Amino acid sequence: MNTCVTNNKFVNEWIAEMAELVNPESIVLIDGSNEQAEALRAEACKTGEMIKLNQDKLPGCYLHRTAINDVARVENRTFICTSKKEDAGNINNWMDPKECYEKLSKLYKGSYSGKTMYVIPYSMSVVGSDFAKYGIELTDSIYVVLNMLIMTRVGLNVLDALGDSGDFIKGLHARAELDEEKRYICHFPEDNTIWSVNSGYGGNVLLGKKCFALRIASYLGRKEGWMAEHMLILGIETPEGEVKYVTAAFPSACGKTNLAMLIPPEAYRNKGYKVWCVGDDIAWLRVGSDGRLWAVNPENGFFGVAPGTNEHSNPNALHTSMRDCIFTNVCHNLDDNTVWWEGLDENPPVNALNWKGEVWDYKKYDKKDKVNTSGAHPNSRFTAMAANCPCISDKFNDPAGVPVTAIVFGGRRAKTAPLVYQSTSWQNGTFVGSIMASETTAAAAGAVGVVRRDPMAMRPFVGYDMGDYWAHWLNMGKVIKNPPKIFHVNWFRTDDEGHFIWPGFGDNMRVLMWILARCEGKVDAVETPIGYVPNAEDIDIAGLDIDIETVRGLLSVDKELWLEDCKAIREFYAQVGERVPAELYTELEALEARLAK
Ligand code: GTP
Ligand code: SPV
Ligand code: MN
Repeated sequence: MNTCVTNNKFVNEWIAEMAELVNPESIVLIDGSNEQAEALRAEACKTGEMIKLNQDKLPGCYLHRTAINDVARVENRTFICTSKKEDAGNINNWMDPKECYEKLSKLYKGSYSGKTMYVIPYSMSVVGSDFAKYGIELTDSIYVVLNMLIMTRVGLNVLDALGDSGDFIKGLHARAELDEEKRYICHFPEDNTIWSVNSGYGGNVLLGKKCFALRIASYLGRKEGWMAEHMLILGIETPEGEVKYVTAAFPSACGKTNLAMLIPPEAYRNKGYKVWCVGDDIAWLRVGSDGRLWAVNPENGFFGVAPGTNEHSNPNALHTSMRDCIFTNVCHNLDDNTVWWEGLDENPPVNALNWKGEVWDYKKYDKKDKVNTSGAHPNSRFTAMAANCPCISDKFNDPAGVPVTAIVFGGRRAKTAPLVYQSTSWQNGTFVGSIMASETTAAAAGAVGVVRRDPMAMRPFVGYDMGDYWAHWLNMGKVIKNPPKIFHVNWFRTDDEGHFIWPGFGDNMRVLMWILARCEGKVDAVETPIGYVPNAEDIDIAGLDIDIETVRGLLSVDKELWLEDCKAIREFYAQVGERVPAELYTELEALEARLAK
């Protein structure tokens, strides 16, 4: 078999080695052309891997179902394989690289027999830009190829930009038997290598995304002096036409896509405010020559949560997903060959298949057992092109990225965290990020709704020791002359019946307005033990169904709850271990002292 599919010796040698291992019947280079993609779509429809949807209603759209045991990221089977265990840290799973290569080689062996090996050359960020990093993913899945074509910049120009260099991330993916007991998502940061086996699901197999653009990139960022973060990037345009950029880190399925594409409340629209989306999941951040922090979105599309997306919550995401889109694990409406998910509208299809492909009876839906009774899986997703997003920023393809005014952290907390507060410095802001906690969601396998610490929304994605990662944050603060201000938000406080108190979605703009006003020094705040909290009057609730007392409640800081939280933070810091920077312990002690006063 001809394994010389490129002009690059390093690429060809690696492909030959991998082909020897997995034993494909043929090798196909993905060139980024529409003709090739169209042929692959046709083939996937023929084998049942994808279903072509109603092309009048959903032009260019397809449906895919993953295996029933393969519907989310698998954190307990995700490994960082550094030669020294301590470099992966206590929060990551670690395996010795040699042992891991050997173990996985057995699983890969002959796994492509009778199949095609697709070679996907892709770029994270604009090809040829200063931020760009290149990768090649080998896969046996057309679904992966078609997703990567949307999510990254794929094509022969990537190979041209790579030239004869060996500096690319080597990704090997095989579905193998889709056996969850043999599923491994392994990262070898010292070798620029990612190995993923026995999965066909999103974050486990689209190797440019979490594996490369977060785990490997965070490792590279520390070495090279930049940051890779689980952050959306949005621009807020004022009536004067000035655009301010904000990044925000929320854990998986906690509202990044929604905030990134928000439509401002009517009163703001009438005044001339607009919101532009630069990215919804990942930000690469660097210090610019002007001393500010600059952000790019290394991705080219959105792999967004479907459930809850509708005409009111996120019309921009809905419209983005209405063409050239791959739906994964949603409900299939057989009457008109379209798709549906919980929270799309109040009319579940009567003649439909659920995410498993079984005949589905919407009347049997039980909120307590969503996975088995819903039409769409709670972690069902749409893969859609950024270029199709009505509010995509004109800076989306700008190689320089955008300057960041504010960084926002946030999580799902029923109590404790107020609607919004501001940290008092970069160091204190790093502390605020490090103590983030959130209820777990369906985005990862395991229990849902359990509060766990998720620092900077990066717990599953830091490619090295968490303590070193925090030290890197502190160090970055020292080299950014004009650093963004750091905030924390919580859209998810609930009342005694468990209902969300804050309306959320587009109305989150009201909180962003306070954040920008703080950055410009235009509004006062109340100093509390945890940081600066708004005066309730300064959160604009005109036109909302809530009163100022409710806002006061949302902004309240319960010292007892926070002291409880401090205990959990101490435990977590102890678990992270020796490399927790002393500055963060200083911050924690100061917080405890202020709370105890
Ligand atoms: P990943 O792609 O997993 O990283 O997630 P994400 O952070 O982009 O989450 P996304 O915006 O897709 O939101 C996940 C879920 O949270 C969806 O079901 C949303 O409807 C819901 N959600 C988002 N924003 C809000 C909000 O402001 N309030 C409430 N109550 N729910 C929200
Ligand atoms: C997340 O889980 O944070 C996602 C989806 O964005 S996945 O690509 O599956 O990781
Ligand atoms: Mn994510």
